[in-house]
Amino acid sequence: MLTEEKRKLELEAANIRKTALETIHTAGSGHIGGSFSMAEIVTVLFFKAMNIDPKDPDKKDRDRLVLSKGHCSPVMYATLARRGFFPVEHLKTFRKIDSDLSGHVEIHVPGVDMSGGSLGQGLSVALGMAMYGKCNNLGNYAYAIMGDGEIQEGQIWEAAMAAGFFKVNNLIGFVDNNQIQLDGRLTEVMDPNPIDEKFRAFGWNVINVNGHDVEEIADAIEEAKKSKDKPTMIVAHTVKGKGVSVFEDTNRFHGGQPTPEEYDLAIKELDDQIAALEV
Ligand SMILES: Cc1ncc(C[n+]2csc(CCOP(=O)(O)OP(=O)(O)O)c2C)c(N)n1
Repeated sequence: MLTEEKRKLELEAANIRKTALETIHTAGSGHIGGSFSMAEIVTVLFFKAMNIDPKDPDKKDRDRLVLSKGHCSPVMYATLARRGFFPVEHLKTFRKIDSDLSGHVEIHVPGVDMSGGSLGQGLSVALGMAMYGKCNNLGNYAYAIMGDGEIQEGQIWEAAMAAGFFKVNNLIGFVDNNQIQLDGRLTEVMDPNPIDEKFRAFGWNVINVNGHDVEEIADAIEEAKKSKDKPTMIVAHTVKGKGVSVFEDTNRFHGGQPTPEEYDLAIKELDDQIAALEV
Protein backbone atom coordinates (compact mmCIF):
# COMPACT_ATOMS: atom_id res chain seq x y z
CA MET A 1 0.00 0.00 0.00
CA LEU A 2 1.30 3.43 -0.88
CA THR A 3 2.14 5.72 2.04
CA GLU A 4 -0.39 8.27 0.83
CA GLU A 5 -3.24 5.77 0.71
CA LYS A 6 -2.30 4.52 4.17
CA ARG A 7 -2.33 8.05 5.57
CA LYS A 8 -5.75 8.73 4.06
CA LEU A 9 -7.21 5.55 5.53
CA GLU A 10 -5.70 6.26 8.96
CA LEU A 11 -7.11 9.79 8.79
CA GLU A 12 -10.50 8.38 7.87
CA ALA A 13 -10.40 5.96 10.83
CA ALA A 14 -9.60 8.83 13.21
CA ASN A 15 -12.44 10.91 11.75
CA ILE A 16 -14.82 7.97 12.02
CA ARG A 17 -13.94 7.57 15.71
CA LYS A 18 -14.56 11.26 16.33
CA THR A 19 -17.87 11.21 14.44
CA ALA A 20 -18.96 8.07 16.32
CA LEU A 21 -18.08 9.62 19.67
CA GLU A 22 -19.93 12.85 18.89
CA THR A 23 -22.92 10.78 17.80
CA ILE A 24 -22.92 8.86 21.09
CA HIS A 25 -22.43 12.07 23.06
CA THR A 26 -25.42 13.77 21.41
CA ALA A 27 -27.57 10.72 22.13
CA GLY A 28 -26.27 10.34 25.68
CA SER A 29 -25.79 6.59 25.15
CA GLY A 30 -24.12 4.07 22.86
CA HIS A 31 -21.24 1.61 22.72
CA ILE A 32 -17.81 3.24 22.54
CA GLY A 33 -15.36 0.40 23.31
CA GLY A 34 -16.41 -2.08 20.63
CA SER A 35 -16.96 0.71 18.11
CA PHE A 36 -13.47 2.07 18.55
CA SER A 37 -11.80 -1.34 18.35
CA MET A 38 -13.21 -1.96 14.85
CA ALA A 39 -12.72 1.50 13.32
CA GLU A 40 -9.88 0.44 11.03
CA ILE A 41 -11.80 -2.66 9.89
CA VAL A 42 -14.82 -0.67 8.69
CA THR A 43 -12.56 2.01 7.25
CA VAL A 44 -10.76 -0.49 5.00
CA LEU A 45 -14.00 -2.25 4.05
CA PHE A 46 -16.00 0.87 3.16
CA PHE A 47 -13.21 3.08 1.83
CA LYS A 48 -11.17 0.50 -0.05
CA ALA A 49 -12.23 -3.12 -0.25
CA MET A 50 -15.97 -3.37 -0.78
CA ASN A 51 -17.83 -3.10 -4.05
CA ILE A 52 -20.57 -0.69 -2.95
CA ASP A 53 -22.20 2.45 -4.25
CA PRO A 54 -23.67 4.94 -1.77
CA LYS A 55 -25.88 6.28 -4.60
CA ASP A 56 -27.25 2.80 -5.29
CA PRO A 57 -27.10 1.04 -1.90
CA ASP A 58 -29.28 -1.89 -3.02
CA LYS A 59 -27.46 -2.74 -6.27
CA LYS A 60 -27.72 -6.46 -6.73
CA ASP A 61 -24.06 -7.37 -7.18
CA ARG A 62 -22.83 -5.30 -4.23
CA ASP A 63 -20.68 -6.84 -1.55
CA ARG A 64 -22.69 -7.49 1.61
CA LEU A 65 -21.66 -6.61 5.14
CA VAL A 66 -23.29 -8.00 8.25
CA LEU A 67 -22.35 -6.19 11.44
CA SER A 68 -23.09 -9.12 13.69
CA LYS A 69 -21.90 -7.18 16.76
CA GLY A 70 -24.83 -4.88 16.09
CA HIS A 71 -24.40 -2.85 19.27
CA CYS A 72 -21.50 -1.12 17.49
CA SER A 73 -23.94 0.87 15.39
CA PRO A 74 -22.18 4.19 16.20
CA VAL A 75 -19.07 3.26 14.22
CA MET A 76 -21.15 1.71 11.44
CA TYR A 77 -23.43 4.74 11.11
CA ALA A 78 -20.51 7.18 11.32
CA THR A 79 -18.80 5.22 8.53
CA LEU A 80 -21.89 5.07 6.33
CA ALA A 81 -22.54 8.80 6.77
CA ARG A 82 -18.95 9.73 6.01
CA ARG A 83 -18.99 7.42 2.96
CA GLY A 84 -22.05 9.25 1.63
CA PHE A 85 -24.93 6.86 2.32
CA PHE A 86 -26.79 9.59 4.25
CA PRO A 87 -25.94 13.07 5.60
CA VAL A 88 -23.59 13.28 8.60
CA GLU A 89 -26.13 15.72 10.07
CA HIS A 90 -28.63 12.83 10.34
CA LEU A 91 -26.42 11.22 13.00
CA LYS A 92 -27.80 13.76 15.46
CA THR A 93 -31.02 11.71 15.54
CA PHE A 94 -29.18 8.56 16.72
CA ARG A 95 -31.20 6.73 19.41
CA LYS A 96 -33.96 9.35 19.28
CA ILE A 97 -37.63 8.33 19.12
CA ASP A 98 -38.80 8.03 15.47
CA SER A 99 -35.23 8.00 14.08
CA ASP A 100 -34.19 5.11 11.83
CA LEU A 101 -30.79 5.21 13.56
CA SER A 102 -31.50 3.06 16.59
CA GLY A 103 -29.02 1.70 19.11
CA HIS A 104 -28.40 -1.50 17.16
CA VAL A 105 -27.98 -1.59 13.38
CA GLU A 106 -31.23 -1.71 11.41
CA ILE A 107 -31.66 -3.04 7.89
CA HIS A 108 -33.77 -0.08 6.69
CA VAL A 109 -30.76 2.26 7.02
CA PRO A 110 -29.04 2.68 3.62
CA GLY A 111 -25.87 0.57 3.56
CA VAL A 112 -26.99 -1.83 6.30
CA ASP A 113 -27.61 -5.37 5.05
CA MET A 114 -28.89 -6.97 8.23
CA SER A 115 -30.42 -5.82 11.51
CA GLY A 116 -28.30 -6.74 14.51
CA GLY A 117 -28.53 -6.79 18.26
CA SER A 118 -29.02 -10.40 19.18
CA LEU A 119 -25.45 -11.64 19.07
CA GLY A 120 -24.43 -14.83 17.28
CA GLN A 121 -26.62 -14.63 14.19
CA GLY A 122 -24.57 -12.66 11.69
CA LEU A 123 -22.23 -15.33 10.37
CA SER A 124 -25.21 -17.52 9.40
CA VAL A 125 -26.80 -14.63 7.53
CA ALA A 126 -23.57 -13.65 5.76
CA LEU A 127 -23.13 -17.30 4.79
CA GLY A 128 -26.57 -17.26 3.18
CA MET A 129 -25.70 -14.02 1.37
CA ALA A 130 -22.42 -15.49 0.12
CA MET A 131 -24.17 -18.64 -1.14
CA TYR A 132 -26.82 -16.50 -2.86
CA GLY A 133 -24.02 -14.61 -4.60
CA LYS A 134 -22.42 -17.83 -5.78
CA CYS A 135 -25.69 -19.40 -6.92
CA ASN A 136 -26.53 -16.29 -8.95
CA ASN A 137 -23.00 -15.74 -10.29
CA LEU A 138 -22.84 -12.23 -8.82
CA GLY A 139 -19.09 -12.47 -8.27
CA ASN A 140 -19.45 -10.68 -4.94
CA TYR A 141 -18.31 -11.19 -1.35
CA ALA A 142 -20.19 -11.32 1.93
CA TYR A 143 -18.46 -10.04 5.03
CA ALA A 144 -19.40 -10.52 8.68
CA ILE A 145 -17.90 -8.70 11.64
CA MET A 146 -18.18 -10.50 14.97
CA GLY A 147 -17.02 -9.77 18.48
CA ASP A 148 -14.74 -12.18 20.28
CA GLY A 149 -17.23 -12.42 23.14
CA GLU A 150 -19.95 -12.96 20.56
CA ILE A 151 -18.33 -16.11 19.21
CA GLN A 152 -19.21 -17.83 22.47
CA GLU A 153 -22.63 -18.19 20.81
CA GLY A 154 -23.24 -21.70 19.43
CA GLN A 155 -24.86 -20.55 16.19
CA ILE A 156 -21.52 -19.10 15.07
CA TRP A 157 -20.02 -22.58 15.03
CA GLU A 158 -22.93 -24.10 13.12
CA ALA A 159 -22.39 -21.46 10.42
CA ALA A 160 -18.63 -22.03 10.56
CA MET A 161 -19.09 -25.76 10.03
CA ALA A 162 -21.45 -25.25 7.08
CA ALA A 163 -19.26 -22.61 5.41
CA GLY A 164 -16.19 -24.84 5.66
CA PHE A 165 -18.03 -27.93 4.44
CA PHE A 166 -19.65 -26.14 1.48
CA LYS A 167 -16.38 -24.37 0.58
CA VAL A 168 -17.97 -20.93 0.56
CA ASN A 169 -14.86 -19.05 -0.51
CA ASN A 170 -16.63 -15.71 -1.03
CA LEU A 171 -17.44 -15.47 2.69
CA ILE A 172 -14.97 -13.35 4.66
CA GLY A 173 -15.37 -12.95 8.41
CA PHE A 174 -13.69 -10.72 10.94
CA VAL A 175 -13.36 -11.42 14.64
CA ASP A 176 -12.73 -8.19 16.51
CA ASN A 177 -10.41 -9.83 19.01
CA ASN A 178 -10.25 -7.09 21.67
CA GLN A 179 -10.20 -9.66 24.50
CA ILE A 180 -12.94 -7.89 26.46
CA GLN A 181 -16.70 -8.49 26.48
CA LEU A 182 -19.53 -6.87 28.45
CA ASP A 183 -18.77 -8.59 31.75
CA GLY A 184 -14.98 -8.42 31.64
CA ARG A 185 -12.05 -10.22 30.08
CA LEU A 186 -12.76 -13.20 27.87
CA THR A 187 -10.28 -15.29 29.84
CA GLU A 188 -12.38 -14.76 32.98
CA VAL A 189 -15.81 -15.30 31.38
CA MET A 190 -15.43 -18.12 28.82
CA ASP A 191 -12.29 -17.99 26.74
CA PRO A 192 -12.80 -18.76 23.01
CA ASN A 193 -9.05 -18.58 22.28
CA PRO A 194 -7.23 -19.83 20.29
CA ILE A 195 -9.75 -18.46 17.79
CA ASP A 196 -7.57 -19.05 14.72
CA GLU A 197 -7.07 -22.76 15.44
CA LYS A 198 -10.77 -23.28 16.04
CA PHE A 199 -11.78 -21.80 12.67
CA ARG A 200 -8.98 -23.74 10.96
CA ALA A 201 -10.41 -26.92 12.43
CA PHE A 202 -13.77 -26.00 10.87
CA GLY A 203 -12.15 -25.82 7.41
CA TRP A 204 -11.44 -22.10 7.17
CA ASN A 205 -8.52 -20.18 5.78
CA VAL A 206 -7.44 -18.03 8.76
CA ILE A 207 -5.35 -14.87 8.78
CA ASN A 208 -4.20 -13.09 11.94
CA VAL A 209 -3.72 -9.33 11.64
CA ASN A 210 -3.05 -6.29 13.76
CA GLY A 211 -6.59 -4.91 13.61
CA HIS A 212 -5.40 -1.32 13.83
CA ASP A 213 -3.06 -1.57 10.84
CA VAL A 214 -5.01 -0.60 7.73
CA GLU A 215 -2.40 -2.11 5.43
CA GLU A 216 -2.46 -5.49 7.17
CA ILE A 217 -6.27 -5.53 7.02
CA ALA A 218 -6.30 -4.63 3.31
CA ASP A 219 -3.65 -7.26 2.52
CA ALA A 220 -5.60 -9.90 4.43
CA ILE A 221 -8.73 -9.15 2.41
CA GLU A 222 -6.73 -9.46 -0.83
CA GLU A 223 -5.35 -12.76 0.41
CA ALA A 224 -8.84 -13.95 1.34
CA LYS A 225 -10.07 -13.20 -2.17
CA LYS A 226 -7.47 -15.63 -3.55
CA SER A 227 -8.96 -18.54 -1.59
CA LYS A 228 -10.44 -21.03 -4.03
CA ASP A 229 -12.13 -23.52 -1.73
CA LYS A 230 -12.33 -22.10 1.79
CA PRO A 231 -14.08 -19.25 3.58
CA THR A 232 -11.64 -16.88 5.31
CA MET A 233 -11.67 -15.66 8.89
CA ILE A 234 -9.54 -12.62 9.61
CA VAL A 235 -8.75 -12.59 13.31
CA ALA A 236 -8.10 -8.93 14.03
CA HIS A 237 -6.09 -8.37 17.19
CA THR A 238 -7.44 -5.12 18.57
CA VAL A 239 -7.70 -3.00 21.69
CA LYS A 240 -11.14 -2.21 23.06
CA GLY A 241 -11.62 1.58 23.02
CA LYS A 242 -8.56 2.04 20.76
CA GLY A 243 -7.64 5.62 19.94
CA VAL A 244 -8.42 7.41 23.22
CA SER A 245 -6.18 6.70 26.21
CA VAL A 246 -8.91 6.60 28.85
CA PHE A 247 -11.14 4.31 26.75
CA GLU A 248 -8.47 1.71 25.99
CA ASP A 249 -8.46 -1.89 27.28
CA THR A 250 -11.33 -1.59 29.75
CA ASN A 251 -14.98 -2.63 29.74
CA ARG A 252 -15.97 0.60 31.50
CA PHE A 253 -16.88 2.06 28.11
CA HIS A 254 -18.49 -1.07 26.69
CA GLY A 255 -21.81 0.72 27.05
CA GLY A 256 -20.82 3.23 29.74
CA GLN A 257 -20.29 6.92 29.11
CA PRO A 258 -17.31 9.20 29.82
CA THR A 259 -17.53 12.06 32.29
CA PRO A 260 -17.68 15.54 30.67
CA GLU A 261 -13.94 15.96 31.39
CA GLU A 262 -13.13 12.58 29.83
CA TYR A 263 -15.23 13.46 26.79
CA ASP A 264 -13.38 16.75 26.26
CA LEU A 265 -10.04 14.97 26.63
CA ALA A 266 -11.13 12.28 24.16
CA ILE A 267 -12.12 14.84 21.54
CA LYS A 268 -8.80 16.62 22.04
CA GLU A 269 -6.83 13.38 21.57
CA LEU A 270 -8.79 12.58 18.40
CA ASP A 271 -8.37 16.13 17.10
CA ASP A 272 -4.60 15.84 17.66
CA GLN A 273 -4.52 12.56 15.71
CA ILE A 274 -6.54 14.08 12.89
CA ALA A 275 -4.29 17.16 12.74
CA ALA A 276 -1.16 14.97 12.65
CA LEU A 277 -2.56 12.96 9.73
CA GLU A 278 -3.79 15.94 7.71
CA VAL A 279 -1.37 17.35 5.18
C1 LIG B 1 -27.72 -12.97 22.36
C2 LIG B 1 -27.22 -11.77 23.11
N1 LIG B 1 -26.81 -11.92 24.38
C3 LIG B 1 -26.38 -10.85 25.09
C4 LIG B 1 -26.36 -9.60 24.52
C5 LIG B 1 -25.89 -8.39 25.31
N2 LIG B 1 -24.58 -7.96 24.87
C6 LIG B 1 -24.42 -6.89 24.08
S1 LIG B 1 -22.83 -6.58 23.71
C7 LIG B 1 -22.30 -7.88 24.63
C8 LIG B 1 -20.85 -8.22 24.74
C9 LIG B 1 -20.26 -8.58 23.43
O1 LIG B 1 -18.87 -8.74 23.54
P1 LIG B 1 -17.99 -8.74 22.26
O2 LIG B 1 -18.59 -9.66 21.27
O3 LIG B 1 -16.61 -9.06 22.67
O4 LIG B 1 -18.17 -7.27 21.71
P2 LIG B 1 -17.19 -6.01 21.77
O5 LIG B 1 -16.23 -6.18 22.92
O6 LIG B 1 -16.46 -6.02 20.48
O7 LIG B 1 -18.09 -4.83 21.93
C10 LIG B 1 -23.39 -8.54 25.22
C11 LIG B 1 -23.26 -9.71 26.11
C12 LIG B 1 -26.79 -9.49 23.17
N3 LIG B 1 -26.79 -8.32 22.54
N4 LIG B 1 -27.21 -10.59 22.50
